[in-house]
Amino acid sequence: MEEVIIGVIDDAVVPAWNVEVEATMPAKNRAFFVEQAGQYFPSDHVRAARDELESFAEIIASRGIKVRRPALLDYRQPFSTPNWSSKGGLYGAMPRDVLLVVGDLIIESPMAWRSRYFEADAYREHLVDYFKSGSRWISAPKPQLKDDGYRADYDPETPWETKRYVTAEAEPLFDAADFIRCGRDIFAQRSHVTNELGIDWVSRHVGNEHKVHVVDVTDSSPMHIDATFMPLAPGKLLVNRKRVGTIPPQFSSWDIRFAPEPTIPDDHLLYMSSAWLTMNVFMLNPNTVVVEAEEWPLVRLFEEWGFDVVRVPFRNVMRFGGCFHCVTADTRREGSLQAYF
Ligand code: DAV
Repeated sequence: MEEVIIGVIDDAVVPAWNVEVEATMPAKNRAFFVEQAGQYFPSDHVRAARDELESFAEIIASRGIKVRRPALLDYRQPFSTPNWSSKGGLYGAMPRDVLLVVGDLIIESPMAWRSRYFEADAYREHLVDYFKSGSRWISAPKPQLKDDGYRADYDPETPWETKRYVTAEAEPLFDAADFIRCGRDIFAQRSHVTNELGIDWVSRHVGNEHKVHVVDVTDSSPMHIDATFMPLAPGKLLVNRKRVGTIPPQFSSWDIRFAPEPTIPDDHLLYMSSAWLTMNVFMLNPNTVVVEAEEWPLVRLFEEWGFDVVRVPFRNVMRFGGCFHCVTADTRREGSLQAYF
C-alpha cells in the first residue's frame, strides 16, 4: 500500500428514506430515518466515530502510507434535478462506495441512492490531482434516478427466494463497493444498488486486461460485497457463509475460511448495516490485516491463518455503515498487474 483515501465522518447527515434506502437499511431504524432525514446524526455518536476514524488514519500514516482525506461538505443542503429532489446528502465517510480504482483508472460510480447523487464531490480535489498526475479519471453516465428506475412492486418483506431487487434496469447503476479486484479479475455482486447494466458498464470499461465475474450471493438485502466475499491475499479468501451460495470456481485451489459470527452486542446501535461489517477488514500488504479491536474470534482466525493483525477500535464508526474497507479507497499499491487464476 502506498496511498489511500480515508473518509471523514464529522459532517454525516441522515439520508432521506426512499424505497432504495428502505431496501438495504435495518427495518428497526425506519422511524429514526424518517424523522431525522436531512439532519445531522446524533453528535455524541459522530464524535466517538470521528475519534476512532482519526486514530485509524494516524495509524495508517505512521506506516509510511500517504493518506488523503475528502473535503468536509454541508450535506444538509437540499438539492434537486429535473426529475426529483432530495432533502440532503449523506457523508464523505465511505470512499469505497463511490470510487472504483482499477490501476490508473478511477471511476466515479452512478449511485442508486438519490441522496448520494453528488457524493463524489467530496473527493473532487484529489480526483483532479490524480488526473494531473496521469490517472484516467472518468465518471459513469450520471443516472437519472427517475421513479421508474426503482421497482414499484418491490416489497422489503418478501422472502429472499422470490425477491427481486429494488433497482430496475432503466440505466446503469453501481456502487464501487459491489466490486472487489484480484489483479486482472474483478468479482461483483448484483445488489439493490448495482444492477446488471451497471455490471456490464464496468465490464466494458475496464478493458481486455480485466474480466468481471458475478458472485452467487444469497444476501436478502445486498449492498456492497465487502461484508460478504473478501479475497485477502493471493490464495486466501474470507467468505460469509450466510451470504454466498456457490463460491466461484476460480477459487477452488485457494484456502477459503468462513468469517466467525460477529460479537458486537445487540444493543450497540448500527444505523445503517448488519453486524457483518466485522469482516470488512483492510489489508495493508499481503500479510497484514486491520481488524476491529474487540472481534476476538476474527482476530484469532487471522492469527492462526498466518496474518499479522493490527487491532483498531472501530465500533463507533461501524454505526455509520462501514468498517475499515468501506472507509478507505486504496489508490496506489506496489507491484504489477497479476493474473491470480
Ligand atoms: O452487512 O449490512 C454492509 C456493507 C458495507 N458497505 C451489511 C452490509
